[in-house]
Amino acid sequence: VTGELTGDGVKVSRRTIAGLAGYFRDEATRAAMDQDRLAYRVQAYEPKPEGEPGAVCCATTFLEPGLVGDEYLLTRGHFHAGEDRPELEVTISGTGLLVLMTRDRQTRAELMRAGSVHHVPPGTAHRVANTGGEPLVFVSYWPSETGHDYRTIVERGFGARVRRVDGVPTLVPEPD
Ligand code: PAN
Ligand code: ZN
Repeated sequence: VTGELTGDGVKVSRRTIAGLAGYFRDEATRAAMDQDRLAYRVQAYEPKPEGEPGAVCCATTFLEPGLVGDEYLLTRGHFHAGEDRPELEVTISGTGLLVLMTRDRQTRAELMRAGSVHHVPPGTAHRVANTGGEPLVFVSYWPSETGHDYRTIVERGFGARVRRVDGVPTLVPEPD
């Protein structure tokens, strides 16, 4: 009901504003913020080590609300290293946008709200932005043989960013 995962094998990680260096359009504003401020935490249950087949992994992400300049707080985002590995996102609470980008940088977004279920097709980078005023909580499911490719996003980013334009969350195209 809350998304909280507990029990043996659940691993918790935290990502602060410091850990999002380079991810926002306005890096100077990010660098001037409290570096210890929590951006999101993840509770993950991975029955098999990453890259090994034979299980479905799941993780709950608790993404805080807030802005960095005009850009909503976000997860780093990644491609799956295995090009044929999909993912499911199930929203527990809060509101946001799931940003999806194909390898040829076509970028679109789906509205996340309590109960919404989203299929991330194979070969699609995915990132979440919290556009609401409360934590955005969602559960992700992916096959254990999936590896994670963060580097492509670090180097080239997404084809669009979720920004506040005239008070409204808007997917704004971003030059490569
Ligand atoms: C999710 C993400 C989680 C955090 O469990 O890993 O939301 O986002 P980043 O890993 O991009 O920082 C998932 O997509 N797993 O595959
Ligand atoms: Zn993923």
